Amino acid sequence: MAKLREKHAEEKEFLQAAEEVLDSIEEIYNQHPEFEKAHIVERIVEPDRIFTFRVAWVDDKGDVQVNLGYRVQFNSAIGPYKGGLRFHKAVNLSMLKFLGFEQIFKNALTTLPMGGAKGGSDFDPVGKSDAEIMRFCQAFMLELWKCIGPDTDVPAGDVGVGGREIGYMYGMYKKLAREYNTGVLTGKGATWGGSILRPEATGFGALYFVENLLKEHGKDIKGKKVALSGFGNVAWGAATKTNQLGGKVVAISGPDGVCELPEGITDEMIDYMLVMRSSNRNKVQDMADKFPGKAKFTAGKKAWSVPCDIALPCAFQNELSEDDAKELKANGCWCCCEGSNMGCQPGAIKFFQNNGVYFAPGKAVNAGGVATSGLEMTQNAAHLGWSGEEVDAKLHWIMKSIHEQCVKYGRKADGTIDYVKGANIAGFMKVATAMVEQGII
Ligand code: 2IT
Repeated sequence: MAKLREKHAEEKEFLQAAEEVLDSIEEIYNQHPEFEKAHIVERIVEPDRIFTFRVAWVDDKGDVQVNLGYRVQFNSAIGPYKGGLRFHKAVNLSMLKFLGFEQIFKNALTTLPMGGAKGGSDFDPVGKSDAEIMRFCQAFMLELWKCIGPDTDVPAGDVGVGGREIGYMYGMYKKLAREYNTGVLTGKGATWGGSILRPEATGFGALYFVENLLKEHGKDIKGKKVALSGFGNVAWGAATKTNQLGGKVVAISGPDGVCELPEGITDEMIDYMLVMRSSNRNKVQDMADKFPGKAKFTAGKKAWSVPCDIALPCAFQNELSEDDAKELKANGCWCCCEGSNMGCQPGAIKFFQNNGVYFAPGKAVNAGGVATSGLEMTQNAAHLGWSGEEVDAKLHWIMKSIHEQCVKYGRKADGTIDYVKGANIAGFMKVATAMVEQGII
């Protein structure tokens, strides 16, 4: 860590993600001389390669806009590079390196053969028209297409990139490559190679993980109050499945504040989350304006100020601080599972773990998204499509398996489970073993 801090001093998010993993694996690493001999730690923290490129495009006013584009191909020990694209104004190399690094271990947990990658741009979708989104996606793909391929590197969505953006990018890819390489992107539309359940998969998978965790501790979700942050793809899937399982969503949030939902979230509200997302306004207040009396908006507050049993961060990294963790616990919260990648700050995780709040990290909880991307790749490679029921059954099995791996490597002497350690070790063991077997490259 000292060497890494010196070399990449500015990359705060990446250093945070690396430190958590290295802390978790230290003990098991020292029991494997073959890892040390192959310098696995020094190698696994450096990406295989990074592409950075200029993305120039023309906005609706006719002005030229210039953004930065990236693809971090982090590790390909167990399969082709796989991971999402994030479009957000704060995107930089540190953010994408942290996400790519997390993706290595997450993908290893899914049981599917996928390496780790991440990409994106500092393009800000907020306030952009549909035509601007299309022109940006096309300009982005003009550079990215040479870096990717169905057996090389398969991007998908992340914050700011959903089905619409994947469609525009795929269209341009196809035009440039002159091949119908369906498997080059995942999260495609259901009529042209997309997995029927990919939009729901991250949120559904998160709730399946929560179900497994609660069952392990002799509890269930029926009647429990669930606070969600965000109103994007992950929060939408999580809200849908919470309702189906008999839980009650009491809050959603946005960058502008929180919407309290005293009677829970209705199907109409869940549908409206999609409208809010595609409007590119990025305001959760829109929910309160649309459903007055049922959704109560408070500016500047987070979802963590609303009393709940279960907290599900579903928005952005470091969105839940140690103070938020304390407020949650004081208000009765006893379980926190990350739908977002690295949603909790290190102090929040420590607080949860030291105060009897069940905590599970994003790389286990939200892995259903990329797992279903992996299933989409399988369907594309076989030139067929599976029904929603088939994909859902596979997703159930995968989330159960991820939970089992966390328990296997995370069980402590006192019988409790450290899900952070469990997830990190389980993912690391698979990747490190493959790296040793493939020699020094
Ligand atoms: O963080 C993630 O796992 C994703 N954004 C999904 C990646 C994917 O390839 O489906």
